[in-house]
Order: sequence, then structure tokens, then C-alpha cells
Amino acid sequence: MLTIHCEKHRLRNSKTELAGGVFVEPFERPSRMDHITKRIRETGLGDIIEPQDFGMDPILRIHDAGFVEFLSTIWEEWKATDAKGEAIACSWPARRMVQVCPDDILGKLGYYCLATETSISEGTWEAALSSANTALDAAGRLKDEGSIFALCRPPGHHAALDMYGGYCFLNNAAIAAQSLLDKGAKRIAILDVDYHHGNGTQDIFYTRDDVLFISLHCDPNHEFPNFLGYANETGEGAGEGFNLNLPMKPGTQFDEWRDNLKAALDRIAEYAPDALIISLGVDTFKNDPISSFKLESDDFTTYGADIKQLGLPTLFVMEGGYDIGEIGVNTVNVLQGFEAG
Ligand code: 7XA
Ligand code: ZN
Repeated sequence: MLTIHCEKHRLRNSKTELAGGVFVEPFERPSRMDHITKRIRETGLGDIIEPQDFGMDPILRIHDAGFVEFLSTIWEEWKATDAKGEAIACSWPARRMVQVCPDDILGKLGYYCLATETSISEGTWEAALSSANTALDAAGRLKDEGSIFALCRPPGHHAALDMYGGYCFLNNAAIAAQSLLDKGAKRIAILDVDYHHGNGTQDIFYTRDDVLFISLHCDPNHEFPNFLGYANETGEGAGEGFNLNLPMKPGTQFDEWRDNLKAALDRIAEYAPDALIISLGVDTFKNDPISSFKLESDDFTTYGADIKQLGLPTLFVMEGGYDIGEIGVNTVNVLQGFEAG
């Protein structure tokens, strides 16, 4: 399987994540990618190539223009202040407050941010752009390749129409889905297997029936992003019935997870999409430092083969996964399981 990957991801190298009341080295760090590319080479999965640059148009098909302008300029604006560290939101337009973006820089950060753990640092925008280009390049090759891996970093599935957070800035999977539709596909299914609910992807496609979004994740009553991802969120308007959330309790084991995967695959088969996008997070692994599910490394191979049974052109887009020691094995196990399935 061909992998698309951009070295510019290294430009996203934030030093601060607010976790447990203190600042820690971010879990979402550049070395994650090194472990995955090393495993791809060790196993001979296939070539790894750099993406082209697709410009801003495909990004603006998904994200709000004011949000994109904010992301592309905020770091320069932040550096011009007397702030000592990275740009971190600390106030929000909460309930019964005014939902308008203010001129004040901290106000702007709060307006566009959905979670405070994600700071903006030098190079964040350039890396986010390269990650979107990675997904776009892979989407453009999907027809010829049949299946392909977009090794995106930073990840994307929490990024909404006009919000960043959960380590995500641009929604790579959504941008790829829209590009496939713009090139003639009629229906796309996005299956999100990351431990966390893909709130951004849900938000983007919630009122549409040309993208079926299904997410398998830890119950948001107990886990980030907390405020979206419940089973009763089924879509709205034309999108009613095209959003399926399958939340599971903390500590879920593979047998139960796989039952939910089967339900997701049945719904995708019924939808009969032209292509399938997998938002591939491997933070369902038993030793993941920020998650609680109990998948073993072999389980990733098993479910890769399960997905193959749909017989669809399949684009894998990298999302989360933070056990640095096993992230390469678990990611490549899914892709190899798919190929062998
Ligand atoms: O899929 N999303 C992630 O892996 C990032 C989740 C960020 C959680 C931060 C909780 N403070
Ligand atoms: Zn995750």
C-alpha cells in the first residue's frame, strides 16, 4: 500500500499541553510519525512519498474562511504581543454569551478553540496545511491505487467548520471526502475508529446525506470531547439518518468493539458509498497513555481484514495514537490486515 506523508509535519512541535492541571510535553508529538514510517519500511508495506500542494480552495470547501484566516495569521499576531509562551485559549463564548469573534487576541483564540490542551506554536499552520495536502494527495490517487494511506500529522477529526482543538486544526478526512465528491463521487462513508469521537467530522457533515459519518468511540459522558458523540445524534434535515455514533464504555475490550464495528460495516454496506475513508486512530490500544480501551496489537490486524470485506476503495487517514512504542506496529497491522483480508 502506498503511503503519502509530508516531512513538514515536524513544524508542529508545540512544547505545552495542559493536562492534569500542569503543562506537559504534548502527547501528539513529531516522533509518532518516525515510529510509523520505520514500521512501514521494516515491513515493506510500500513506498512513502511526499504530497503536492493543492492551495487553499479544497480547504475552504470545508472550513469557514474567517477560521482559516485566523489559523494562518494567529502565530505572527501572538509573537507581536509580549506573551512568553505558546498561544493558549482561556476564555470562551459560553452559554448566553455573545457568539461574535472579538478583535482581542485572547478573545479570538477562545472564539475558535474548543479545548484548551491544544496550544498554537511556531509552524503549526504550515504543518496543518501539509497534513491537509497529504490527505488530498492520497484522495486523488485512491481510484488508481484502490487503497492508500494518508499519514497525516497533525490529526484532524476534532477540527470542526470553525473550531480547532483535541490536537486538530484542519479536518483532513473531511477535506479528502469533499475532494472525492467534487471529482464525481456521489456518496462517501467516513468510519472513525479513533478512541475519541470525531466531533469535527460530525459537525461538518451533520446536515448532509452525501457523506455517511460513523464513529466508534469512548462514551463522551466519560471522555473527551464530552459535548458531542452521543448515540441520539443521528443527523439533521437532509442528514437525518446519516450520522451514527457507537459510544462504548471506558475499558471496552475488542470483542465488544468488534461487534460495534460489524454494525458500522453493515450500515456502510447498506449505504453503498463510492469510497470509504477510515479516520484511523490507534489510541484504542490497551497501553495508550490517554485512553482506556483494551485492544491488543493483533486485534488491529483482525479489524483491518474486517474492513476489507466491504470491498470498497479505501483511504486511511491517520488520527490519534500515543503509545510511542507500539504506534508503528498497531498502525501498520491495520493496513496489513486490510491488504491480507
Ligand atoms: O482523537 N483525539 C485525540 O486523540 C486527542 C484527544 C485529546 C484529549 C485531550 C484531553 N484533555
Ligand atoms: Zn483519539
